[in-house]
Amino acid sequence: MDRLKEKFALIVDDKITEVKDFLKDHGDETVGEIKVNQLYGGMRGMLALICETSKLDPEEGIRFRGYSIPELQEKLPAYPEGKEPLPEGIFYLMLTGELPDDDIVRRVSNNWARRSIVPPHVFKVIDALPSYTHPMTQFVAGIMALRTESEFAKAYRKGISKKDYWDPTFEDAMNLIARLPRLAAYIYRRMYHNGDHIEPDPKLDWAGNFAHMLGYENNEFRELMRLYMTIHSDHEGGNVSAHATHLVGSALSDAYLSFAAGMNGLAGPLHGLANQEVIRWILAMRDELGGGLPSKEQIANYVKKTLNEGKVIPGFGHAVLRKTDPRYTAQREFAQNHMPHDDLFLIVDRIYEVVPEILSSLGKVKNPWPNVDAHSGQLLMHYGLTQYDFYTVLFGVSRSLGVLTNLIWGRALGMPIERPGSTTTNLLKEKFNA
Ligand code: NMX
Ligand code: MLT
Repeated sequence: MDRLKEKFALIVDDKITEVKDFLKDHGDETVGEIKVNQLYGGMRGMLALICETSKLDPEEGIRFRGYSIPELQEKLPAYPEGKEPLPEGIFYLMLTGELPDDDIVRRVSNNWARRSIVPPHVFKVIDALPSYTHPMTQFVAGIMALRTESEFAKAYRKGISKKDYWDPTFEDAMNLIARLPRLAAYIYRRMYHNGDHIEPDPKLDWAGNFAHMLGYENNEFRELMRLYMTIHSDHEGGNVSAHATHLVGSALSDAYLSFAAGMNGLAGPLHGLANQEVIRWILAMRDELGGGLPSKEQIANYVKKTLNEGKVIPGFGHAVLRKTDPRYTAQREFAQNHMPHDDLFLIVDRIYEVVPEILSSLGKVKNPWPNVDAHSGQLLMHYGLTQYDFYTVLFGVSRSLGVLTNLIWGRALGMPIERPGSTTTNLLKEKFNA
């Protein structure tokens, strides 16, 4: 058994006992009430899920196993001569609840490198799609094609005891995480570099190798990828990609089926696709205004025009957060450190000064502050990754770390099939004599 799986096996039994004891003592206690508004309002604020890997505080932002992003930037191992946290580290933290040292992170890296070979039929499936197919569609098709490799599906067919479900799920999750960068890079090079593919470099870390396969040898861009892959990895359990993965996984669908479901959710413009929409919106504004750095007044007019057309301002607002997203702040700091005079950074910064006040003035937007997607595209554009349709694939590769860790934990804890109840407006009206 590999050492990471051994480590997980040691933790699992204690956690199962902890949860069982807790449920025995407190299972019948109440954690909240449900308002009618919440049934019609996307279940906002309704506590309904368990997610051990991270927790989102509306005022403070995300904490991964209790650690904020600045704390992780300090505590997680970095690449030699690098500064940003390695995604291998946050994966280990989310999986085990413990901070890894350099040696552990190197072992996770090597483990993924060993598992990273993508079978040739997956590339054939991608190649069969028209090259103008949106990268997220190609990504999901590739994930589904990879499903031929599912250890869980094989084990289930042979017959496996419930208590062992987590083991082949662990294998599937690790294999999938290891292979996603190659799949994503293949789609990118196929679409934007005439199919001139770049072989992986097994000596590199997971994110550094991903940057290399995309075609970026620049160390600063590799550092950006390490930061990007770390901060996009998880956002507690209720966001669309995490919840969709969990929901589909609860039917004992394997990691490939479940993760593909999550990625279909991430591809929506109110969720992960917002990162491409942000850049599209900024470039359209710049074009319309004739280029250069727009004034605050020009930006305000453009924002109002967008709102008057009945559209949202991409990259702003959040279903849970009520402050500037710390993932936005981390990316802003990266820009300040590496590209303080970048044209697009100056525009993004100015948008930050203008948009919240206008959104607040509408009186209905609960969070006028920028979210993670308001900044990521600018950083990618700076290094020449200008093909913004591809941005959500990067988000998806990163999100695999959190949602697949949760799938492993869900199997280990024997989480049942998800099946909430529903009602009708008529029945509700009868209940309240309305
Ligand atoms: N621009 C314009 N209107 C907005 C915005 C925005 N950025 N954010 C919220 N609103 C509107 C929203 O459409 C709703 O209008 P109406 O009542 O007419 O339907 C009203 O304000 C109340 O919405 P909230 O309760 O504040 O937001 P909700 O929790 O429903 O939705 C988002 C959250 C993130 C979907 C929403 O803020 C949004 O559409 N933002 C822009 C898209 C975006 O950036 N998404 C990325 C989220 C992060 N991610 O990566 O997933
Ligand atoms: C996410 O990272 O999943 C987004 O911020 C959306 C969310 O948390 O609802």
